[in-house]
Parts: sequence; structure tokens; C-alpha cells
Amino acid sequence: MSAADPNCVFCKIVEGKIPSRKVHEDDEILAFHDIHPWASVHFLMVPKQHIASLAQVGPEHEPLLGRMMALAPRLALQEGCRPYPQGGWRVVINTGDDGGQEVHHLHIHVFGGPRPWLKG
Ligand code: DGP
Repeated sequence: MSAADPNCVFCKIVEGKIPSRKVHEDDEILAFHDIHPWASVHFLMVPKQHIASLAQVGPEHEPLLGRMMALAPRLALQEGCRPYPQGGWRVVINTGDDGGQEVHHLHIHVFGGPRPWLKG
């Protein structure tokens, strides 16, 4: 596992040095509410290990990424998103400056609620 980056805000959240409203935690993954939500449901899923972005993901990360993507729907429903197909949610991974990534620790945004893409 990659060492925690002492300057990384999400590593600090993983380590409990910064508080968060947790949605899920297991040995590899932490999910918590976004501090600046722009949908009625908005949480982040992060690997506990420090991976700077989706650009750093390699074949060795496929099981982890697969677990994260498979977990997203379960957590979306847990957090109040309505089921598919009338309901649903949006999954976004901002990558790099051109992708709008502000925190350089890989994270999946999960947005839900009524048409969250029309807000903010
Ligand atoms: P991005 O632009 O994809 O890098 O989004 C980073 C998100 O992280 C942004 O929506 C706000 C959220 N965020 C930043 N700092 C904190 C924090 O300390 N706690 C929580 N819960 N969220 C944070």
C-alpha cells in the first residue's frame, strides 16, 4: 500500500486526523459526505491508499477500482438515492487540472437526488 501523503487532505481523513461524516469504511475504501455538496446526496469514495488520480491507476489497481465501482450503487441507495430506472445517480472522477480535480487523491463523486446535474 502506498504511504499516506502528509500533505493530502484525504489521507488525513482516512487517518482520522480530519473529521468526516462517514458513509462506509472497510479495509481498502472510505466513503464520506462532501464538505461542499452540490446535490442532495453527494458523497466521495476514496481508496485508503494514496493514489493521486485516475491517471496513476494501473493493472494492479483493477480489483480495488472494481470494488469501488461495485460499491457505489449500494452506497447510493443507502444514502437515499431512488432506485434505477426512475431514480439513479451520477458518478464522476475528476482527473487532473483540465478535469477539474482539486484534491489529488483519487476519489469518486456520487451525486444523487432529483436531477442533481441541473444544480450548482
Ligand atoms: P475534486 O474537484 O474532484 O477534486 O473535488 C474535491 C471535493 O473534495 C470537493 O467537492 C470538496 C471536497 N473536500 C475538500 N476538502 C474536504 C474535506 O476536508 N472534507 C470533506 N468531507 N470534503 C472535502
